[in-house]
Amino acid sequence: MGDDGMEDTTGGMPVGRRVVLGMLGLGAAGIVWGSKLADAFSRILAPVEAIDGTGLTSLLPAAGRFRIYSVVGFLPKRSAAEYRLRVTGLVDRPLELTLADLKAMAPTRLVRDFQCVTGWRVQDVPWKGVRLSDVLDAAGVQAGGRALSFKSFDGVYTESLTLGQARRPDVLVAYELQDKPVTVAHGGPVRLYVAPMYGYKSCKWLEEIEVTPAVVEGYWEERGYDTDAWIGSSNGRSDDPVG
Ligand SMILES: Nc1nc2c(c(=O)[nH]1)N[C@H]1C(S)=C(S)[C@@H](COP(=O)(O)O)O[C@H]1N2
Ligand SMILES: [Mo]
Repeated sequence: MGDDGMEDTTGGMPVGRRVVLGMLGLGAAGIVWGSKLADAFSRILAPVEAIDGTGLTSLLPAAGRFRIYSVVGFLPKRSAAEYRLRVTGLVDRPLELTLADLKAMAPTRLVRDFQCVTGWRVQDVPWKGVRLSDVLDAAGVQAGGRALSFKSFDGVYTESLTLGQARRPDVLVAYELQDKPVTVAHGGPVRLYVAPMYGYKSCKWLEEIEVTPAVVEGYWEERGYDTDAWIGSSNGRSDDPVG
C-alpha cells in the first residue's frame, strides 16, 4: 500500500482494520481501493476541497483516511537537506534548525487520532517529532512572549497557539507520520501536530515559529474558524476529544 494509506494506520493489522471499516459502514470504496489510487484521488480533490466552503466534498467516500489539503492548490517542496526551521520573535536565541538538529533533540512518539473540522477523522495515527516546548526552551522565550505564530513555506498558511497551549506535551514539531518521514503531501519534511485541536491548527510545511506578544490569528481563523480549536468543544462541533 502507499505511503499514507489505511494499512499504515493499522499497526500491522490491515485485515482487521478493513473488517472494522466495513462494519462501520464506511463503504466498499474505502476497502477496495489501493491506497495509490486513493492517494491520487485525494490529490486531485485537494484543490477542490481547499476552496470548498460547503464541505460537500467531505461527503465523498474517503472516510477514515487522510485527505490532502493545501490552500495554495499545490504541494510545496523542500528537501530534507535544505530544510530549515526558524524560531524568531521574542526569544533570547533566535534559532535556525536543520532537520538533523531537530532529530538530535529528544524525540516523542504519540499515537493519536487526527480530526478535521469538516468531519473526517483518522484513528490511532503515529506521530513522531520534538515537543514544541523543547524547541521553545532551546530558543528561550522572553518575558513578553504570550503566543506563537506559525508560518508555512507554502507562503500563505499561518496558524497560532497561546504559549500555554503550545507547551502541552501532545503538541509536536513532527518529522514522522505513520512511522515514516512526513511526506510532501502531508506537510514534510516538518509539520506541526496539535493533538487536542482540529487539524487546521497542525500547520504543514512549517518554516517559522515566531514568539509574539499576543495571538495573531491564522489563515482559517481569519475565515471564521475558532482560534481555540479544541476537538469537541469548538466550531460548533461535538466530536470525541483527542488527548
Ligand atoms: N500549510 C498548510 N497547512 C495545513 C493545511 C493547509 O491547507 N496548508 N490544511 C490544514 C487542515 S484543514 C487539515 S485537516 C490538515 C490536513 O493534513 P493532511 O493534508 O496531512 O491530511 O492540515 C492542516 N494544515
Ligand atoms: Mo481540516
